[in-house]
Amino acid sequence: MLSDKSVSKLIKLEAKRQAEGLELIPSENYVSVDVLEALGSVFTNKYSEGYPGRRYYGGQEFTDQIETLAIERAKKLFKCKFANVQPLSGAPANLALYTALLEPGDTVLGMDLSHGGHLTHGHPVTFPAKIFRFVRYKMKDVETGEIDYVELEKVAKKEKPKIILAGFSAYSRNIDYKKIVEIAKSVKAITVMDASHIAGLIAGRALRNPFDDGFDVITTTTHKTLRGPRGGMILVRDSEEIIKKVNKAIFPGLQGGPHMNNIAGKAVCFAEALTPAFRTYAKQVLKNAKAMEKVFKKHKIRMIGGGTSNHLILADVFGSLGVTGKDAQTVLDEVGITLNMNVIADDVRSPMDPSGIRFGTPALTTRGFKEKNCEKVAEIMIEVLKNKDDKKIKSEAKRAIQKLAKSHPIPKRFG
Ligand code: DSN
Repeated sequence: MLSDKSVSKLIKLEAKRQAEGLELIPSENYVSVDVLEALGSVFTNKYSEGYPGRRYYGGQEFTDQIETLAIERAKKLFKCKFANVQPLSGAPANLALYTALLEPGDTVLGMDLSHGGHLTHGHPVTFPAKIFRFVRYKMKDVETGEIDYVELEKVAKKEKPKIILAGFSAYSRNIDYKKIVEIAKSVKAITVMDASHIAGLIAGRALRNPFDDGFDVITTTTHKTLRGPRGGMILVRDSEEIIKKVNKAIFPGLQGGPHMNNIAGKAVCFAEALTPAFRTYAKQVLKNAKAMEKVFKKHKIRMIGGGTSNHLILADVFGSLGVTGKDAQTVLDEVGITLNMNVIADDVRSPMDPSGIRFGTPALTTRGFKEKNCEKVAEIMIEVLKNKDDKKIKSEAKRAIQKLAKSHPIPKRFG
């Protein structure tokens, strides 16, 4: 119990909100009490600039061991030669990667934001876009979600990028890693997958590992499908040259002392992700997303990419139901379903009130939801969206959501 009553009260309220509502933001999840304990441990007191065995301050016997443990587990999980577990989160990991591999003015070829890419993949409002050149590829067909590999190759041949970047925050289909590697080889580019969204699904062997198809680097957060503490990580398949550059770029290039309590939390999360129970969870995330897709299809609600092959769905609620993304987010929040409004491919509406909503199944799956429960949630969502001003329907929906939440408490440990 915290002695700071104001903070304690807010923590309790947030815990209640999380317990009583359903979390469908595809990038959110719940950590185990073991991860929480590591995060709240005395490792938070320690400065440890440098890397295991090469630090600038004394007293590093246990920080060295905890960081080494996290690194070894990460390497085993993702089947690669190298892991840097110090990035504070996904954006710093991507920035570090750019500074490691590029000179100012160099070109990166990445996925367009409105076609599912991410802000940190060089959107003009970000800092990396002031330093490096970002060029784009898109989906060929928004209705199937297939990436336009012909165009990707054409742009790669014309622009000669140093990095070809795969990965996304709002894309629901699989990527042809082999094809991208083939194109990258023809223009001597380095292949990087920002796997932040699907790292847990790769670790859980539910989706392909880009390293198996020849990708050079993976950047990722550790708190989404991977179900660990908030943080980032850079993994390198085997290139010694890239490994050296990445280490230098993180420290001393961009960051100071790593957050050792966070690294302890990552070590715990990686051990959890190495268990058979985690593989079962990863596969169930996909089955649950498919179950929700089925309901959205039945109600003829347009999904970008035509559905999902991973953990998330991007639905065009404005086009299908005449409800804006912002209104959909608000009304679903009222009944206890948390998700986020999202632009859809080439959206004509603004990001602050776009056409779409983005939702996914990782957090529900952690709570033990199976296909039937997810179908029910999808039915409730659609009923509410179709009747967003009907108080009776909304209060019935709220009761049903609370019941589902109560019968699926957030687990303290998994497996
Ligand atoms: N905020 C994360 C997401 O929701 O996808 C990415 O930065």
